[in-house]
Amino acid sequence: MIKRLIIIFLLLKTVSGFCQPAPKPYGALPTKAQLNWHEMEMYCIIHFGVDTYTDKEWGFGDENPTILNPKKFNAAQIVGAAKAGGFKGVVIVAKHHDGLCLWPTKTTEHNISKTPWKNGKGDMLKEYQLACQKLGMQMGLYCSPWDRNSAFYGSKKYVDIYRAQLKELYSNYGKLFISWHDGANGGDGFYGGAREVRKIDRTTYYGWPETWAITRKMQPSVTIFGDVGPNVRWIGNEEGHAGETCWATYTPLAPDSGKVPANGYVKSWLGVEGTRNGKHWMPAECDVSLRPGWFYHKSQNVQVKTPYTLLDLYYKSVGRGADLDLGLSPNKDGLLAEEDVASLKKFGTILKETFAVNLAKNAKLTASNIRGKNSKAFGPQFLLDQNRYSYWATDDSVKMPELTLDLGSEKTFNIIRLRENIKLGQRIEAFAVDIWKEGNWQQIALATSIGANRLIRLPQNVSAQKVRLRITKSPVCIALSDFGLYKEPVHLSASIIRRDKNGMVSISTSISQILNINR
Ligand code: FUL
Repeated sequence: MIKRLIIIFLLLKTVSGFCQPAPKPYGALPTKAQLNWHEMEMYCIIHFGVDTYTDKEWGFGDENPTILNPKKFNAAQIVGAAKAGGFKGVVIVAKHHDGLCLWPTKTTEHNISKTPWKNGKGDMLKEYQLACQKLGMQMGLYCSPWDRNSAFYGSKKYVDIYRAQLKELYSNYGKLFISWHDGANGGDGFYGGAREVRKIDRTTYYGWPETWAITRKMQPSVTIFGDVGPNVRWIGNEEGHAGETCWATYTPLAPDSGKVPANGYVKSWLGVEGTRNGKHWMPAECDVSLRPGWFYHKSQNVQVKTPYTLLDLYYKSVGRGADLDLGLSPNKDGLLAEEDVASLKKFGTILKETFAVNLAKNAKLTASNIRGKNSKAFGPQFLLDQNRYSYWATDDSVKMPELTLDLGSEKTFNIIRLRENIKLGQRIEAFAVDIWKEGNWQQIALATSIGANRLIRLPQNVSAQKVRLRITKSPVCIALSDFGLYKEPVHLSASIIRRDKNGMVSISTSISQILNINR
């Protein structure tokens, strides 16, 4: 009898553990398309067009399309270089402010069919689409709303043309992960020969809500990027970094109170941190170019960002819950220059090596609280699996739990990674990490927002057997999905691209390697 009662009791305990409801979601939540975007973490934006040939950044709109002839254009070379860098997709600039469409559009004569490339029979976007398919990369498109070529810019007719262009883009190039729109709106331009300044009302002219409705209808799994999202926001700078605190939630505000914010008409400096408890789930994209300009300029061949700089930007963007959007600039031949390819490759290798082994993988975990009286369904073991959405949760009343990790032996690391299960919102507001050293806990890190991803790059290597995580501020119980400790393969002190006398490019990752010093 007693035996039976014990069995029933144990059964009930297990069942009640598993039946413990999950924590209630907190605040604004991501959509499926946004989850995909978060998981990508990094993609590239590719600028190529008449500016590549005129050495400009913003074409006036009067360029003769015959200047564009990328004889060796190879989409797979460009997309492949991005892939080697660890990027998961590419956004192709289908039309920049100069108005030349890189696909054979029916909406304007000013398009790729008027160039000598492939005798006017080519479609660059199609080639990118095929390269992406072949290489398992996602594709997005940017069609500049500002068009300095169109005679109709500023009138209702242009908005119809712009929407027709988007419809072509949404119909002919497969499933897109992002539809990218910027806030450069009006100014001087060719405008079909008028050569004048045209101003538009940024809030009303484009009718963004109606345009987004087209996007959603034709590309249901896309995210829409802009200063005001609505799915992904601009970080507010083109330097590639998010704020030290960066919330995935955001309430865009117009510069003048009482007005409606729009792309190009927003307090963009608020994007860097976002809004704690903001109205929308609208995480940040950090855009920055691999070279100083977005387009290729030969004079900038020596200014390609080094793998070390890219790594720094990675920690300041992806490491703060944002995505990194790196600008790539194919040259006049239609290829990425060797310098760019080499830097991307090295960057990708360093990332792969850094995150290959989680040094906390076999740790013994002791949590101060586990939801539902130590329910297996919410245990800290989920922190160490590969699933971004399995998680350690605490009881509703426990908002400041602690977790101790015994690594089994002393391990050396310099990167700490945390992730929340963002399907339940962004919950945690602050945390600290300690190591056990000489009989005491010593704090080694202190940070705020986590969200989809938080990386802490310690100023130096740290060695310890016992590590402790303390959640120090959260309005609700936690739902943490990941805790990792990593070590960068080489402590990079510099990274230099060199060219030998035969013109071969090589990259040295540290001064000691350049000097051939054994470490
Ligand atoms: C901006 C544009 O004005 C730049 O030329 C570039 O395309 C950048 C990515 O977006 O809004």
